[in-house]
Amino acid sequence: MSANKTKIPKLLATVLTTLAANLTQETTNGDSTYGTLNATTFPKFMTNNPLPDGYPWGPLNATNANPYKDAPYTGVVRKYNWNIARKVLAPDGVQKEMIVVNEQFPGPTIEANWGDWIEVAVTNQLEDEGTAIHYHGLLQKATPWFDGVPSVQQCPIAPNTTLTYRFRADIYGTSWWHSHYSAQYAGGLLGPMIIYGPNHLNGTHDYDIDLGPVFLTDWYHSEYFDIVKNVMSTSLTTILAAGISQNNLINGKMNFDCNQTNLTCTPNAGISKFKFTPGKKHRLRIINAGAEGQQKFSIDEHNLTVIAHDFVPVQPYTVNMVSLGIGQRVDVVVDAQGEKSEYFMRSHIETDCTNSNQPDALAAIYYGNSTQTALPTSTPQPDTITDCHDAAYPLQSTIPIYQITPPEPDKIHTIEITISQNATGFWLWHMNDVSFRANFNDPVLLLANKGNFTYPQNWNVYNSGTAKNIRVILKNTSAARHPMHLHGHNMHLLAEGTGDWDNSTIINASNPARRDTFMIKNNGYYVIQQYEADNPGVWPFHCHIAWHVSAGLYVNMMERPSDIESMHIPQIMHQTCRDWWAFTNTTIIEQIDSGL
Ligand SMILES: *[C@@H]1O[C@H](CO)[C@@H](O)[C@H](O)[C@H]1NC(C)=O
Ligand SMILES: *[C@@H]1O[C@H](CO)[C@@H](O)[C@H](O)[C@H]1NC(C)=O
Ligand SMILES: *[C@@H]1O[C@H](CO)[C@@H](O)[C@H](O)[C@H]1NC(C)=O
Ligand SMILES: *[C@@H]1O[C@H](CO)[C@@H](O)[C@H](O)[C@H]1NC(C)=O
Ligand SMILES: *[C@@H]1O[C@H](CO)[C@@H](O)[C@H](O)[C@H]1NC(C)=O
Ligand SMILES: *[C@@H]1O[C@H](CO)[C@@H](O)[C@H](O)[C@H]1NC(C)=O
Ligand SMILES: *[C@@H]1O[C@H](CO)[C@@H](O)[C@H](O)[C@H]1NC(C)=O
Ligand SMILES: *[C@@H]1O[C@H](CO)[C@@H](O)[C@H](O)[C@H]1NC(C)=O
Ligand SMILES: *[C@@H]1O[C@H](CO)[C@@H](O)[C@H](O)[C@H]1NC(C)=O
Ligand SMILES: *[C@@H]1O[C@H](CO)[C@@H](O)[C@H](O)[C@H]1NC(C)=O
Ligand SMILES: *[C@@H]1O[C@H](CO)[C@@H](O)[C@H](O)[C@H]1NC(C)=O
Ligand SMILES: *[C@@H]1O[C@H](CO)[C@@H](O)[C@H](O)[C@H]1NC(C)=O
Ligand SMILES: [Cu+2]
Repeated sequence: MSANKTKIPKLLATVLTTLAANLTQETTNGDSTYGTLNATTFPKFMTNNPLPDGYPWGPLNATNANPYKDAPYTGVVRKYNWNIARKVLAPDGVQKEMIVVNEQFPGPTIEANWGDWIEVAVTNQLEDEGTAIHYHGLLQKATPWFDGVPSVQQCPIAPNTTLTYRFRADIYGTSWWHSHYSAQYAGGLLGPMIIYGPNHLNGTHDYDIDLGPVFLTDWYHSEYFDIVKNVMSTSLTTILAAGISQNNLINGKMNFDCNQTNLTCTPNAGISKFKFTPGKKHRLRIINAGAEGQQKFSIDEHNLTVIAHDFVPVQPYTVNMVSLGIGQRVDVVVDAQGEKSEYFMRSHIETDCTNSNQPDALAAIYYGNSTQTALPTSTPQPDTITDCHDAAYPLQSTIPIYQITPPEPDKIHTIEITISQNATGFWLWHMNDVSFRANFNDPVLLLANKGNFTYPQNWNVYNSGTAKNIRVILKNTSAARHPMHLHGHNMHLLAEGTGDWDNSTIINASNPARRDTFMIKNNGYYVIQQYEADNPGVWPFHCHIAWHVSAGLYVNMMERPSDIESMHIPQIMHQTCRDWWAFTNTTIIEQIDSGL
């Protein structure tokens, strides 16, 4: 519930008086180096594999290769070993019991070249809950069981067991991975993912230095489980209060005004620091990995040249600020032509459509000669984004580098988003009047593989049968905006606007904008998209606001069911279910939300 709300008063003013960190990196972020000047920069591609024609992808480039179909076979496997466990950290100075991978927040970065295989061995060391990891935006073509959504493609990974995900880096650019089990990722279970691929930039816009991920996360001091408990409520006041973040972090760091909490808190914990090399062009990979907040990102006295939306390279355009809904990414190139030694990087949670008591995240950028302790005196960018739209706005001005003209659809789903109370008074989100609820024990993909296509209504399965091109007409009659994310595909964004779609207008019909997450407007706005059914599987389509998907704003899009029946699903997926069933036979899982 966020738009049309009573405006939340801004309660906290974090006064930045020093850049000297009062806590060690170990205390705030565990074993992560993100946010420190020790953080590495990133290459244009990983060089430790054969390099035909000088590139891991040979002669393929951004205009002669279809990014969805032409991933090369590099023969390289990138292996990761992850342990998921609780750990007390204080990212903003306030101590919190978090759930993290390998004692790091943000979690480890997945890096691969386009076409490599990625293997992530995930061991669940939580005592009393399952987990599952989703790799946001990857297509998972021919590996739909490794998309990481419990109840849909897998059973949750039971405590003390390991699941090794094995999938291809089948598309390239910037993204992130996160837990898809309840709202676990809001507790810290997330991290960046970079897939190196062909570069579409020519001399004018090309970059010299890749500074890598800039992770934006709204921040809550309560544990995710307690927030979700309050978000699932009969009282709108309780729901609204629970969904308000306490802070906003850049690469997992920010300060907090300790006068505003009774929790264990240290002032001036330390903000993130970045280094610019004067005269060089820097690529930043901005990721909104939050639970609820719309982010408006800018750098004082510097413009941002946008080069990609999500996994989609676009014709470069220059702005002073970019806006990202949850799940969205924007890659930018920043020319370091500043004359000062220190600047602020800022991200602001847009409180017109989302909630925060302390919406302003700060990080410091040092130029070559900075003393690295002086406070920046730079001037903030004027706020040019008056509305909660995202970077692909207006759709007219977004031009994907690789051109695709979507054909006429042979299947149309019309889906309406609403909110209402169920029979016992709980406020739930509905899609076509059904609020989603997961059954962790019986994943849809495994049932479909056995020929069972009959499911309870609240699993919200939309079966597109043999259709080749699927269009979804999405209507949002609720008062909130929603960042809608489709798994397994990039969508063509065909049209959006107020009121009813005229059933004919398609924006940039010969090459419409594409991405994997888009913002649908509140109150009667529309978004229409369409994708090619080239990826048999069961693909989640949902709001990426953690509290909304918890309250049921979720459907499953089943694609090419007869091909699912003939898939050979690896035994490990069945073993994962057997381990989960054994665990839940002896431990009662309190499923307080939709499950996702
Ligand atoms: C950077 O790494 C060095 C060596 O590990 C360490 O001594 C130093 O404290 C680190 N600096 C920061 C800012 O984390
Ligand atoms: C997991 O393993 C640890 C150590 O062997 C044990 O103490 C714990 O009871 C196990 N937990 C579960 C849920 O099996
Ligand atoms: C991609 O390669 C083709 C030749 O196959 C060339 O004509 C084109 O200019 C290249 N595009 C880019 C963006 O490098
Ligand atoms: C460089 O790219 C820009 C934006 O795509 C384009 O307008 C310009 O013509 C290109 N220049 C060259 C030399 O290719
Ligand atoms: C916090 O409270 C202390 C003691 O009342 C006061 O000195 C300090 O200025 C306050 N800090 C902020 C940021 O308001
Ligand atoms: C801290 O606790 C006191 C006493 O319970 C309470 O009055 C106060 O409102 C609390 N402050 C905050 C910021 O929660
Ligand atoms: C560091 O934290 C302590 C409390 O843990 C506080 O008393 C002190 O003022 C802080 N120092 C700075 C420079 O903020
Ligand atoms: C940013 O772009 C605007 C509009 O093109 C331009 O007027 C301004 O000078 C640019 N600022 C910087 C620091 O490059
Ligand atoms: C750094 O300092 C040197 C020597 O004082 C000066 O020549 C140079 O312009 C400075 N560079 C920047 C980016 O301030
Ligand atoms: C209403 O939703 C709540 C929260 O999911 C659930 O606990 C309750 O059982 C639901 N009531 C009915 C009648 O389905
Ligand atoms: C298909 O699976 C659902 C969910 O487990 C179950 O209710 C239904 O009975 C199954 N149908 C058949 C024909 O096995
Ligand atoms: C669009 O088509 C639908 C289904 O045929 C129809 O109900 C609706 O009225 C049409 N909308 C407009 C604006 O023409
Ligand atoms: Cu939503």
